[in-house]
Amino acid sequence: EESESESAQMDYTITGIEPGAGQTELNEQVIEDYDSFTGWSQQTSSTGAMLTELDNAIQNEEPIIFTAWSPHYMFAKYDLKFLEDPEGIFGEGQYAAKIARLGFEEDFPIAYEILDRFEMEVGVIEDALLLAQEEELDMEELANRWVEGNRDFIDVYTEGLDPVDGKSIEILTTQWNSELFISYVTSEILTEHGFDVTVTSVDPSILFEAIASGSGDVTTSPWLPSTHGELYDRYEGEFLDFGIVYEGSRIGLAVPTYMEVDSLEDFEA
Ligand code: PBE
Repeated sequence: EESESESAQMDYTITGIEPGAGQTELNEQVIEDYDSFTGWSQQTSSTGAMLTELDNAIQNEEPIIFTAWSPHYMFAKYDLKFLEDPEGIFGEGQYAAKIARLGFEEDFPIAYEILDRFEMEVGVIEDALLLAQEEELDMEELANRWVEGNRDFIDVYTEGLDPVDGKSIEILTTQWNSELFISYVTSEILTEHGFDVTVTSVDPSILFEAIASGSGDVTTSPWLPSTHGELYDRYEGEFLDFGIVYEGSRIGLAVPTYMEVDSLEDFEA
C-alpha cells in the first residue's frame, strides 16, 4: 500500500496531457471506476508540460503519476513502470491503424498501394524518436533523415508502381511525435513518387470526423482498440480501414520505478 502522504504529495492529481487526447478520456474513467482514485482529479495541459513535470519529479525523486505511452523516448530516458490496470481500462494489444476516406482507394490506387504496403516496427520508431530527442530534430527533419538512411527499406513500398504527376493528397495526423514521424515518412515517400502531399495535424476527434466526411484523405494515426476506440465505433462504416501500421504500442498511467506502487489499486483515495 502506498502511503497517504505520497498521494497527498501529489495533491491527488494525475498529470495528464492534451484535453483532446484519447488517453485523457481514459484517465477520467480510471478516476470514476477505481475506488482508489475517489477524490482524485486529472490536470490536463500538454505533452511538453507533462514531460517537464516528469523530469522535475525525477530530479527531486518526488512521486508523480502521469499519462504514459510507447513508442516514446520517455521509456528510454527514464526508469518508469506502467501501473497494472486490473479493470482493463487501457486495454491490451494496441496498434496504429490505416484509415482512409471512402473512395480513396479508387481515386488514388497508387498511393493506396504504397500505404497498404507500408509498415514499421515499434522498436524502429522508438530508436528514431530517441535520436530526434538527442539531436533536437523536429519530426519532419527526423523523417527526412530517416528516409535518406533507409533507402532499401523504403524502395520496397514503391517498387513496380508507376510514378504520378502532382496529384494532391492530404494526410491527417495527430500532434504526438510517433504519429508525426510516421506521417512525414509516408509523406516523403509519396512526394518522391510524384504526389503533392500536405500533412495536417488535428485532435483525434477532428481526425475521425474529417476522414468520415471526406475532407481529409488518409491517416495512419488512430490508436486502437482502446485509445480511439470510441471514435472508431462512432464513425464505423464511414471510412475504409485498410490495416495496421505498427503493433505493440502501449498506453496507461505510469510512475517512476522508485515509487512502490505497482497497480492502479494501490493508491490512497
Ligand atoms: N497518445 C499518442 C495519443 C495517441 C498517440 C497515446 C498520447 C492519444 O490520443 O492519447
